[in-house]
Amino acid sequence: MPLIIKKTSDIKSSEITPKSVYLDRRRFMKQVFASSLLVGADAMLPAWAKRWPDLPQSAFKADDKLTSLEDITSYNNFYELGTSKTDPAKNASLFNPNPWSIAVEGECNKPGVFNLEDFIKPYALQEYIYRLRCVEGWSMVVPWVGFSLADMLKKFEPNSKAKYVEFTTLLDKSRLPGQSRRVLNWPYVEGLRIDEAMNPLPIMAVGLYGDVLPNQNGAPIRLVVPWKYGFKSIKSIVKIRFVETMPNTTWNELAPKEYGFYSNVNPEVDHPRWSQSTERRIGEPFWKPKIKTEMFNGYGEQVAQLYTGMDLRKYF
Ligand SMILES: Nc1nc2c(c(=O)[nH]1)N[C@H]1C(S)=C(S)[C@@H](COP(=O)(O)O)O[C@H]1N2
Ligand SMILES: [Mo]
Repeated sequence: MPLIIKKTSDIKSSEITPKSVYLDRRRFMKQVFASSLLVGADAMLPAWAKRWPDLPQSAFKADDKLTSLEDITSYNNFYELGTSKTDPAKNASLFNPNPWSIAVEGECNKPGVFNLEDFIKPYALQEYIYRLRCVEGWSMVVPWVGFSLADMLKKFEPNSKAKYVEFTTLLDKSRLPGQSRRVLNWPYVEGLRIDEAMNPLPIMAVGLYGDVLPNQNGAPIRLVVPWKYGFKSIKSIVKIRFVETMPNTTWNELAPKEYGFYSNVNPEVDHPRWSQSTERRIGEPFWKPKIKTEMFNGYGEQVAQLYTGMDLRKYF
């Protein structure tokens, strides 16, 4: 398996995005916000928002070419803002991610309800360049801003009954108007086994390209699990619950033969209706050959041991 992950120390300085490129992106980001708003760009930024131009890089990064900010923010899957790939960007202004609070519940010693600012305050933000592979066969490379999910979960002191973690998206059709159509069983719910959640790779993302998360990408806070199909990376989270039994998750409940609980990226296990062996990188010209999809999306070195002895055809 080709190694796509590098330690920070191996990154050549030529690979680090020059500041001028960042500034251009920041200008574009302003447009993303401005165009998605009736009010001025800065007025819509949440009070806690900081711009993060010079974040440290996480220990692991995909060294693929980054997908452009334009593509990352205009080709989305977020059914709460519409079911076509262009709907979430079009409808982004309908979703106001302010104010925001997060409840942490279930099998832990320190549950609580927090406003977003207090919730993220304890963690040092880093940039995490991860590949995102959608179950539909497209992929992107995103420079997320976020912090380790494991570090966050440990703060709440999960007890010995906490075998899984369940995440829930905001349920409010006045803010997420796609929820007025019953295309999914709202609210969107996802889950991880506790040892998957405690692996160093998953993050809680609060931004991308050095700026706050655009609404269409799951503002103001989402999960990113880079070795699993994109639908595990649940957006706009309001509840995190430690549970003893495997949670019922939205796509698994809707079509259990098509979307398993694990949903690890696996080119050898096809979706019942299509192959998973290749992927189309968003933003690449249509005539370029498709990319070969890698086992665990290329993160096997970090996560394969989580599944030792498991039949990944059965636990897909
Ligand atoms: N709440 C919620 N989270 C979600 C989705 C969704 O429809 N609702 N779509 C998922 C899917 S299928 C993918 S591929 C990714 C897409 O993330 P992106 O739009 O930031 O690329 O978000 C995931 N998280
Ligand atoms: Mo997806």
